[in-house]
Amino acid sequence: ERLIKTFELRADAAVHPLVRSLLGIVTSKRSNLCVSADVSSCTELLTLAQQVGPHICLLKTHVDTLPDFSDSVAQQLRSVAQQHNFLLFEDSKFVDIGATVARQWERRGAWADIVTVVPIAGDGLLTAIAQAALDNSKKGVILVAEMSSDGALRSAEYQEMCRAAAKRFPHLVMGFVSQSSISQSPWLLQLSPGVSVSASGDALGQRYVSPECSVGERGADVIIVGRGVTTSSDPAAAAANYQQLAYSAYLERVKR
Ligand code: 5IU
Repeated sequence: ERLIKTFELRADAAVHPLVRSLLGIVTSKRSNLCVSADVSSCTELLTLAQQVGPHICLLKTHVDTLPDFSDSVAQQLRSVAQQHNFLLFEDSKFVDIGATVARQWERRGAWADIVTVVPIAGDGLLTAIAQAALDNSKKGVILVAEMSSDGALRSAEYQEMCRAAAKRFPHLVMGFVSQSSISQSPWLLQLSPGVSVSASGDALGQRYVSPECSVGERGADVIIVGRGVTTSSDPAAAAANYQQLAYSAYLERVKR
């Protein structure tokens, strides 16, 4: 059901206001592309955000890899996001007891719109984020359900845990990072990394499929692309290309 519904219809069915906002951005910009800004400094991060801004619905970061990340950088990034109308997605992969995640969230989650969580620790960490976020309508969580890399855990029991957590926290959880369809619920999103138009993997176990395969066959709503864009000599053009391929694949998917 999720796969054949248009983003417009799914936005209407959305439980989380941020799913509605994100799908609004996706349809108005005709972009279901998330660029993963895996760069080495905040200057590079801000430059990349400006370059790819017009072509993305989400910018994904790992602020713990940026030695110079600060509140001021977060503020500048926020203004670029406002200017180009995209959301900020910190790939925090929180996994700990609630009390610890509450501290981690303050330090490297609170600045972003959306964070990732690995829900193997029970409900404590989701409760902690829901409490810390204060206004839950403005903060979202994406559950890491299935990874793109070689040898990643693919357990039915774990995927069921992810679905159940999404059900218990409908006002916090926006969807999943996965390589296949975890849920048929139209109000939950599937974000999929491991996408490249040219490479099939890297030397450290990453595995890639094409945008067409990710969206058309594996059920991604939003594709996440890192090096396919960041290592290009023209990141804006590379992002425009992924944007076009992923959005066409979505249009094809809802047509059939
Ligand atoms: N990422 C994955 N696979 C996953 C998850 C996250 O690649 O299953 I969860 C992250 C890692 C990196 C980005 O930040 O997505 C992909 O970058 P490349 O397109 O450069 O491989």
